[in-house]
Amino acid sequence: MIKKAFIFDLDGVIVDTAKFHFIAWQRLAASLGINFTEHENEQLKGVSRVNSLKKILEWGNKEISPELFQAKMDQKNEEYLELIETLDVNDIMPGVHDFLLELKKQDQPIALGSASKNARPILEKLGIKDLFQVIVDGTNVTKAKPDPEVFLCACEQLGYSAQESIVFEDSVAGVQAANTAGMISIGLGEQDILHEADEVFSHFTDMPQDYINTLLSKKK
Ligand code: B16
Ligand code: MG
Repeated sequence: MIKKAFIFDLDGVIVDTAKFHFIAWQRLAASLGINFTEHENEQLKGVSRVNSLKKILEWGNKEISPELFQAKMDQKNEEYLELIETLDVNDIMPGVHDFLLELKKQDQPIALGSASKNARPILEKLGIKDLFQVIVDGTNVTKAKPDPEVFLCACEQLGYSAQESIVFEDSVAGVQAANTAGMISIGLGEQDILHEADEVFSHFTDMPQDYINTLLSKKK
């Protein structure tokens, strides 16, 4: 039986935490007098916490001390953690749970490749942490997406090559990271935004019947 490494991004793919990151960044930007809309937020998807704050400051043409920078990052994370406090199994994106269970049934290797430092507690809240053989997140990697480090680390830990790996991503930076690694990239979101992906779906529920089989024989 053919096997491939199935690597999932977390925020925006498995769970809709992207909207909570947006609220928390927007509040933070407002506290610094910086305008922050959905347009800017799109560019922060998949981007690490520290790089996100750097970008916001750049957009607002603001410089702050290293102490305030750290305080603002902590403040953003505290607000974000409050917003996701009540996450549970019902917050898993449509079709994702069934897709993961089908992969498990077919004994396909599954990994998480996320920029988030909150990935493990979030998977626990959702009750799906045990479905992942490997978890690579913001606590394990030094180079942020679009660098492919997070996905290369994940496939290596699963014991597969990049060419045998498939990445599911909602962010432009993440799709670029998968493509740079030579992995098949499946975008979850809007075609216009994720046009660099090998294929794009709005949701997992829009994938054709038996799509896992299609993926198993798909070549980059
Ligand atoms: P945290 P992903 C990314 O997760 C988010 O898309 C991005 O918006 C966030 O800033 C980043 O994680 C860091 O998250 O502040 O929780 O460490 O999409 O790569 O799963
Ligand atoms: Mg994401």
